[in-house]
Amino acid sequence: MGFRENFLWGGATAANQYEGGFDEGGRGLANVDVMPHGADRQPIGTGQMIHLEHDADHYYPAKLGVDFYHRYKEDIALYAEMGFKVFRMSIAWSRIFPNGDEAEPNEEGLKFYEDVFKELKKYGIEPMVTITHFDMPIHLIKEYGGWKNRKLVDFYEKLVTVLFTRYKGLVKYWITFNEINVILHWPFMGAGLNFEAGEDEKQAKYAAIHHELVASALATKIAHEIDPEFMVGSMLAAGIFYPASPDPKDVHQALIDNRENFFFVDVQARGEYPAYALKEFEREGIEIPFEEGDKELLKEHPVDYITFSYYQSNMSKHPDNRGDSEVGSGNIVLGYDNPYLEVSDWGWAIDPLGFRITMNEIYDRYQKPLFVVENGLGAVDEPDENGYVADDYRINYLRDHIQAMKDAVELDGVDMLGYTTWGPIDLVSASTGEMSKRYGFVYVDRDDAGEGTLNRTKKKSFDWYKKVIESNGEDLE
Ligand code: BGP
Repeated sequence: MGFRENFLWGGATAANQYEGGFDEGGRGLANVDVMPHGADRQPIGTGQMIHLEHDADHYYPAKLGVDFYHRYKEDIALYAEMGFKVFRMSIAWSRIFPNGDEAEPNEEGLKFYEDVFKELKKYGIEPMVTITHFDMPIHLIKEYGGWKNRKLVDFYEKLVTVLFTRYKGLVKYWITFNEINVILHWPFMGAGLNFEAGEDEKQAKYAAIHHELVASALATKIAHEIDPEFMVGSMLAAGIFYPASPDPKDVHQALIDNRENFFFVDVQARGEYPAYALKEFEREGIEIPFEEGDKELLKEHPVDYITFSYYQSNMSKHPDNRGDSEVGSGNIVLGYDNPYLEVSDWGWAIDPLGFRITMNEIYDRYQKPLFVVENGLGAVDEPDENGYVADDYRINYLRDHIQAMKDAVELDGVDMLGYTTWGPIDLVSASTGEMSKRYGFVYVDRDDAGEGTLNRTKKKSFDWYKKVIESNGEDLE
């Protein structure tokens, strides 16, 4: 009973929020590097404000992240101490191809990740690699307009071929695009899109989405040719939408809102565009830039497993029922506030049962193994005079969510491969660029303005998670 014997417990990070070293080792500039902390982050991330260079008026937290680039040995030793079985990280594309369109990769970049993977293997930790986690070389935006250009598929193909060939034997678990549905909400961060005045944004987004979906299927094909053991996964920013009431209009709205997200996995896992989406595109005059062979590629190369992030559930209201209620806060995909739920310091609804419901919905729909690759509580931590953080609130959140996952496995029969919490060592927030929004078991001395020693200190949750892993999820106290 309980979790499978080789259940993969661990933590998850992303190069743009963790790694730093933005101008070291031959790395090129990336879209995520120019996303500042502060009020301009959102208009830049959503593509409304064009900002493609660093300037003196902003602070850019991704430049240094929390310096995994220089501290990976120290960090991996901490993961090993907690007993991690898996560590999720991402490759910075511009470390491998600084501009994205070079003929040859940057050896120094390849070597860096090879060293990291070897360090993980030393402790028996399985690396899980997100090929793109919101990042791309800025040159691909300036020169080609980001993912709305079909050429991006070729550059991505080149990237994955290099990665799969080089890291065969070191990495088995791959994810093609982090939170692929984020492109609908933060298209510059998700796909390097900026919009001209009067441009049909939905058309541009779905062209970019099609290219990413084709690139994802192509990566799956290439991966299996290079090593049939490779596991290639999709990744969704999940969190089920509940109807705000039993009014059928709200129920129908929830169906629409859920489909907006499931659409991506429908294509990646079932291998074809779902009928409801094709009808919508037809109605709205959206043209999907299908090329010869795309349909077959999507159909023949579905993903091997389905990964997702879960932070909170959402709530849908039909426009007739919205009154003056405003959209609430959440992980990029937003809904209305649910009166039954408490919220985090950042207003994200806390809903462990929603986690179980989400897992069931996804598993029922696709019948493929699932992997939870992000979950956690972003909270303000206040270290005591010794620098120690007693983060019981974080332990409580994680305990309830792990229990919900256990219920999904034990009581509902969901096939679950593993679980990685978000940001096991504090890192920069994707949505706000803050350091003060912390998820970690390890405190990092760095503030929102970039000041601090970067020293690492274990929090109370460190020993708690260690025990959870040791007992394979049996001891959650
Ligand atoms: C997801 C991202 C992560 C991470 C997380 C927490 O959207 O995949 O990169 O940042 O959410 O969000 P935030 O950092 O905004 O709190």
